[in-house]
Amino acid sequence: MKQSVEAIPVARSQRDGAQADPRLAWWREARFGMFIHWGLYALLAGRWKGESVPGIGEWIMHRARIPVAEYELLAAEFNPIRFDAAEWVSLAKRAGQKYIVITSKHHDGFCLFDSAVSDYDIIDATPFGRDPLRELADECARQEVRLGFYYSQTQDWHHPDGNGNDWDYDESQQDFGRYLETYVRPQVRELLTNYGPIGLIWFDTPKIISSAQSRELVDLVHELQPDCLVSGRVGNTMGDYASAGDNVIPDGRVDLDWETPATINDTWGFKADDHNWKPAGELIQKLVDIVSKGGNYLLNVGPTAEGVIPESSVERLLAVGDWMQVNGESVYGTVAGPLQGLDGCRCTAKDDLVFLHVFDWPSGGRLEVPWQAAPVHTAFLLADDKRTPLSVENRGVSVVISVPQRAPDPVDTVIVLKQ
Ligand code: H79
Repeated sequence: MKQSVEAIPVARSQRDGAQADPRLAWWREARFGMFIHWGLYALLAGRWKGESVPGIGEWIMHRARIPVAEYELLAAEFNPIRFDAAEWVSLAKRAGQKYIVITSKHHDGFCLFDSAVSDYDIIDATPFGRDPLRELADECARQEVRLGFYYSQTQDWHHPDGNGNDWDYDESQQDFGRYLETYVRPQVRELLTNYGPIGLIWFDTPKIISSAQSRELVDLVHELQPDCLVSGRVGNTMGDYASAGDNVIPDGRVDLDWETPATINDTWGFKADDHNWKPAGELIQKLVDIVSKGGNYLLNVGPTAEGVIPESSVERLLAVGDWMQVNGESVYGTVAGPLQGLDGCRCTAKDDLVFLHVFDWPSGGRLEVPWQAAPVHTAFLLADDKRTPLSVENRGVSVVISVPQRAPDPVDTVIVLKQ
């Protein structure tokens, strides 16, 4: 039976038939990706005219109602000379992230790629003179990481016909269909023509887009690159996979292909004064929680205007990577495990293996979990290269495993069960 939850509204859900689609195989195997929010908002870093602006950093233009004519001037200042695609891609790899999704155009309308239908892009409007998406595409190909592009298809606060800017434009005079036809479609075409094979297009905030318009975008993507996936946020239940809300983790298992996009602190785009970094242990447990419910974790970094990923993000990603180095087998290519809804414990599965992720280590050297399936034959710690068997007692309704007195890994110790 298909299970879904409120956390995944229909507009962000998965089209019928996609769950049987082998085009998603790499994405299901990956389970963990890096989101990158990078644009002109990084220059403001959460401040406008000397005041700190509340809310998420990439929304500053909207929140402070910055006129297009003023916001545009930022482009002349955007010169991220410390940007190094090789470093970003290698960070993702070291973190254990198998795909990268970067903002090609966020709601502010600025294009981080060279576009023939706009002058408001990194090549035409900034002194930088390099195309970061080109460099990332080359580097991802070299380091074997899949690359996807975030593209804001509905909101565009810069374009006169884009959605969402009511401080510069009279929305009753806007022609959204014309914007899609003359701007969005040509840009999607550029993104899927000029950068080699692209893993996915991450559309966002469908808002006013109609079913026919969502359908036409999906068809365009698949016409240009048949294997390119489309996020559920293209709208109208037409995506290849579903999207939970931003930073939302469903309460239980969801039997769809789905993903949670999430922040390490409280913003996507860089904010100088957001220091509310989640500890690495929390990120690891969130990753496992999501994977145990059948989802992917797309974890964000917000580089500075110089092109540097904040050190607080780097440290945490490397710590997650250290854990993945030891325990990746219990994450990559796994599905939601048979044990659901336990406190302090999560469960993933692959082939004939069940992985118990123990967050709260039991006292007394004895771990008991409900178990009514075929008896557990073998148990061992995934971190133990020697696979020393742990003694197991099958009790019919539960299984009791003899474990070390102290948690081998205080964040998540993985126990492998074989039936
Ligand atoms: O790209 C990131 C966000 O910018 C984008 N999705 C993620 C991946 C996003 N777009 N819209 N939203 C998230 C939800 C918008 C929430 C809002 Fe607000 C509440 C808009 C206005 C009120 C938060 C608070 C943003 C500005 C003020």
